[in-house]
Amino acid sequence: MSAPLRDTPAWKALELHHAEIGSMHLRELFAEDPQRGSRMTAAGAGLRLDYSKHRATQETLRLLIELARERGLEARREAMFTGAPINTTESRSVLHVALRAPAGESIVVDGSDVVPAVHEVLDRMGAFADRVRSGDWKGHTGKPIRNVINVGIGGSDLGPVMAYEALRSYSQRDLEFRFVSNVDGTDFAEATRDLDPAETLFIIASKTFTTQETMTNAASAREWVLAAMPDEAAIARHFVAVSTAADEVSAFGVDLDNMFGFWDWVGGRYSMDSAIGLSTMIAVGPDRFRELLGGFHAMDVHFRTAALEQNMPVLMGLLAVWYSDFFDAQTVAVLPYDQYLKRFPAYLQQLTMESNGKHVTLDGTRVDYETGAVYWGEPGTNGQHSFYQLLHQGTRLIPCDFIGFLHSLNPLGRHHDLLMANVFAQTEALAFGKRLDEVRAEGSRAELAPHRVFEGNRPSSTLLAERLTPATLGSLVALYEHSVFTQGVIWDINSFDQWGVELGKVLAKRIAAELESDDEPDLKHDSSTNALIHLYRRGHL
Ligand code: G6Q
Repeated sequence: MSAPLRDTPAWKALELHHAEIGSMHLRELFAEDPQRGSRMTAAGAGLRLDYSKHRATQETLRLLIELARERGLEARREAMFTGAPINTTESRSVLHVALRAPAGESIVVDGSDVVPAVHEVLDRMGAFADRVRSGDWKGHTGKPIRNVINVGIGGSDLGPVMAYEALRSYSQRDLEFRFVSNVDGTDFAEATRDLDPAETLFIIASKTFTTQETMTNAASAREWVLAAMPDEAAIARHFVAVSTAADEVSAFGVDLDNMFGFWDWVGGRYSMDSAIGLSTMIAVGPDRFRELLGGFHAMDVHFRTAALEQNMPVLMGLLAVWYSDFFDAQTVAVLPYDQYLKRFPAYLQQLTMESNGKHVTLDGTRVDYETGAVYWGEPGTNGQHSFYQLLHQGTRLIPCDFIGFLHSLNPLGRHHDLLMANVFAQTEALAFGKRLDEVRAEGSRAELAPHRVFEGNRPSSTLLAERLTPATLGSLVALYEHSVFTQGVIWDINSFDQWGVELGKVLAKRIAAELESDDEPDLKHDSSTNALIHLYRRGHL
């Protein structure tokens, strides 16, 4: 990277530009340019982005795109797509795009084409998923599988659970799907309490197969199965594994024929379309899963080939930088108006915050600008009756992503019209608000009038698709993946490592031994941590 970010000509130009237009109101921007609502849109891969309700002009976009060019976005994008080891702190390629590359494409890493191996695993997953779905795969006592439990955490949980919920309408309804992630025994206990082990299949999903939470839950699952069917042979019928670590999988007792692999160039939070998606595939079937991959791929192609000016992930990523660094916005609200997407904000939290929550540049220098924002959200319309108050009248600037569909998967009376009316109403209210004179003209009591003012000028994107399908879900996830990538390139950070989760893991290991030791441990923590550990060992307050 040539110059530090804040020294680049484009950054300096953006600072000047922000001083000029930063306080302009969306009312003015729309008044000046009546075509804005149709012009500031982009489309591709089954999605349409309206970014006209952002505090940006054509000039803002020109400068942001100039910044992207100065930061080498196009070359970095190509480096990712062609398998260069852009995850420099772990010396790895970053090739989730290979997971959805069509058969016949070629992506070469360390001298070998990875695409055939991707399709080989997909085919094996497909054959297995079909056997479970048809009842051909039998448990140890000969009963067909009725329950599938994915055991995994972080990237090995959030994608599968989000995708299952999102695509529930396409799922085989006589199969029950559950997800156990937390090391809190309650998660396992509640997920299994009403199930028959003889009809239950566990998918142990762990890239490393050493993650404490997952291995603890997997061991409990093993005990639960063996308690009901005390025969080691039952393990092979009730457990399959998704991992990159064959040795560890074997040591656990899973037959390697029932292991589905992936590769170190797939990051955990970028893995829902790898074998980590096995639960999704069992739920919706191999054909639908391939449609999901098709949607991801369509967005990959859009990101790789569309002009930056029309490129949805680039535009969303650049606008995220614009708000983080020029408006000091701290958070982004993600507001899907679709109940099936209820876990989408949680999924995005990991994708965005684990990727771009970084404080040093690629060469280890402390950044002197803000990096990744806090992402959060809830499905609409529910959020409107809780936290939207702060979005509308609070003192913080919170850019919002509204996500909606033209058609419902469950058409029911007026429901969908009302749902979508709320999407459009919210973006309009946030952008344009209601002035004091308008409040007064409505005859509001004088002392109430200030309380009824909406300042407006609160930015939002509106993302629309025709309907929630496996393909549109894939496009939507890939859109955010590449938006995250775009932001990371601008900030010159590594969006693909996660060293920040290490310290807590190491400390927890030490403290677990201290909690469990028979002798009074000689604690060497700070006085607060020491006291908390003593208290826990004592067992009462
Ligand atoms: C994701 C992270 C992290 C990871 C989990 C589970 O990018 O690396 O969330 O997915 O820690 O790891 P395993 O799959 O190895 O169990």
